[in-house]
Amino acid sequence: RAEAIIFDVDGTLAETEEIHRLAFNETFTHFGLDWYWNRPLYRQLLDITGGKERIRAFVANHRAPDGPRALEQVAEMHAAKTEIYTQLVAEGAARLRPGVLRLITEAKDKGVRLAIATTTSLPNVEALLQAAFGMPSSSIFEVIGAGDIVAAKKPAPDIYRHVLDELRMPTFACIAIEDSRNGLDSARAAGLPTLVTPSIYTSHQSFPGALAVVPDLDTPPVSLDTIAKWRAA
Ligand code: XBP
Ligand code: MG
Repeated sequence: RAEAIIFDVDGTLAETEEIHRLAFNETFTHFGLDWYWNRPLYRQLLDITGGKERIRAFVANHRAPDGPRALEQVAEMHAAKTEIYTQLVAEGAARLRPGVLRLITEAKDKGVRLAIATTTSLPNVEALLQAAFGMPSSSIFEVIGAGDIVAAKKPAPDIYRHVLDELRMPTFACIAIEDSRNGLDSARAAGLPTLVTPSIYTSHQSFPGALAVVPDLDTPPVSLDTIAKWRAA
């Protein structure tokens, strides 16, 4: 049986990417940039994790108008984007995906430790968990690894390694839950068995090496026993 579950956030706990996309687009307008990230474009841009990294990659690869000026303001733009995103989430824009609360409740009841490994900025995680659970993130998740705490974001294994270090747990006692290929590759490179619940922006991806791939944590209902069976198979 797993002794700790490490959750990704965006796409895994909640379908947040449309809120991120909206926040990016509002930010671009605010900064006087004639940019608009529509859904097909955003799907491509998600290959690069991290908001600042995504803006830089967009300028580098898409001949963005005003690119050089924007590059000088990436930090300010990203701070503004975080403000907009956290506000939307505080207003209730995101809901937990099916089965997430049930599995977290079961884990808590049975003394399974909970942690987070995400590329998203910490304020975004805190806003989501506060809105979804009505309590501070630290009362649910023992360790939260987020954003720039590591130099190399997913698919690099750094964030999972960081969380494993903080938990002081060996990989074989833990599992990761992810929604994306970048997340899967990151967790696997850190040595973690990884369950994948694809999200709206990652449903077209393939997930080689996943412990299992299910539409969501309620289809079928995923419990600690289900996970133990997959691991024993
Ligand atoms: C999620 C992301 C994040 C968000 C933006 O990846 O790629 O970059 O889109 O967050 P994962 P920030 O679910 O694999 O962690 O703007 O705060 O960076
Ligand atoms: Mg994700």
